[in-house]
Amino acid sequence: SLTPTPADKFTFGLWTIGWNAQDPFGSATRGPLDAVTAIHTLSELGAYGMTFHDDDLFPFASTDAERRAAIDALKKACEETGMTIPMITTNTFSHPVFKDGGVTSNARDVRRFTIRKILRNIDLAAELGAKTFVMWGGREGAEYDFSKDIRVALERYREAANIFGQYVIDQGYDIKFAIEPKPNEPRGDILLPTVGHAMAFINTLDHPELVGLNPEVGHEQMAGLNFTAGIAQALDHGKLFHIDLNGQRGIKYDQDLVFGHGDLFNAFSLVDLLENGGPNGGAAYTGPRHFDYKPSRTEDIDGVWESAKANMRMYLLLKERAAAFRADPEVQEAIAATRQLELAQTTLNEGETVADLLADTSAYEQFDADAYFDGKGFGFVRLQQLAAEHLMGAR
Ligand code: GLT
Ligand code: MN
Ligand code: MN
Ligand code: MN
Repeated sequence: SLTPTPADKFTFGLWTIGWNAQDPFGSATRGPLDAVTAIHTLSELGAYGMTFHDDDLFPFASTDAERRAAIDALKKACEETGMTIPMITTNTFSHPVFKDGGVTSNARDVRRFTIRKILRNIDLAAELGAKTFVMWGGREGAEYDFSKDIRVALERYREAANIFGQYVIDQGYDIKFAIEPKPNEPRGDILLPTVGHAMAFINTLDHPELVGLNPEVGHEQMAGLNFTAGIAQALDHGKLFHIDLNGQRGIKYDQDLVFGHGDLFNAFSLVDLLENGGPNGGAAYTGPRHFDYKPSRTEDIDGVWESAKANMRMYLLLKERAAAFRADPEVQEAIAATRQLELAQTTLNEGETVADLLADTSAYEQFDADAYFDGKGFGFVRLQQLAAEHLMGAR
């Protein structure tokens, strides 16, 4: 069905639908949206949950009483609607104190303050039952190569991540961390710029099992990378803890378009992977389908909700198209023709040794490599055209 329901697990950041649309060249074009209204409207649209930064819910310098009132109002709205808060995250980028980063700022007092702000927000995650805690280090980086030794900055990043991991262990919290890579913006260069960099970093932590990824479509595409391929590698490593869905058109500023309004082909293969790429053709990822987009500055509040609906509808349309693609006998035949089922066979036989391979003259001495010149191709273009036709509703 193309009607979203909570079973689809669609979630939205409060900072997405709540964005006032200020950008570096112009002021806000829309007024504020409070969290309680957001919860109720998202629930009416069929969403499963909402996520937020601490500062989205209660402004940076809120008193304890103001903070508590905002949290309690949110909890009440969730109880009334059945909406969930499966993930929260910390704003360590907006306030001027974070101008050289939070956990990797050259200023030690800023790092200590940042760790305290994050620890306080981890307690809030536990209170709200959020099982995923996203860490987007948007300000962790530099504009200039001589600003800091990146190796030392990474040591401080690791120190902070280890503190947070030990904290959830000591508190007995059922929370995992998801690092969100981004190559640049707002810093000239950001630490842990891609999925691959972040996965290598996670393996250096004291408790790598507690830390995975929250990859964002547009962030990998800003680096010219193939998002679906990056997600496949994250799945291969067991590190797809959360996902930020949106749209991006090429290597430029972070556009945060509606999901599918950027590289539609890659969105199609992504949904196919998430929905059909698991064992026996089931889902490869079962967590929230989280939209992290920005309703364009040209839109009024109706346009905000139209764009929220568009994200969910695009996902469901792509899911429907992917199912039809998989069910088409001609597609199955075309897939077989590409020999990709052969890719699932190990390259050596079971029990075969390297010595056996060296002794196998059919593998080398008698192998006819030249048969691949002007010989049989792999038929990938035919399969891609079938995918295009399903995507376009032409089949
Ligand atoms: C910020 C950023 C996003 C991150 C959010 C989490 S905040 O809007 O652009 O990509 O996911 O901190
Ligand atoms: Mn983005
Ligand atoms: Mn994001
Ligand atoms: Mn964003």
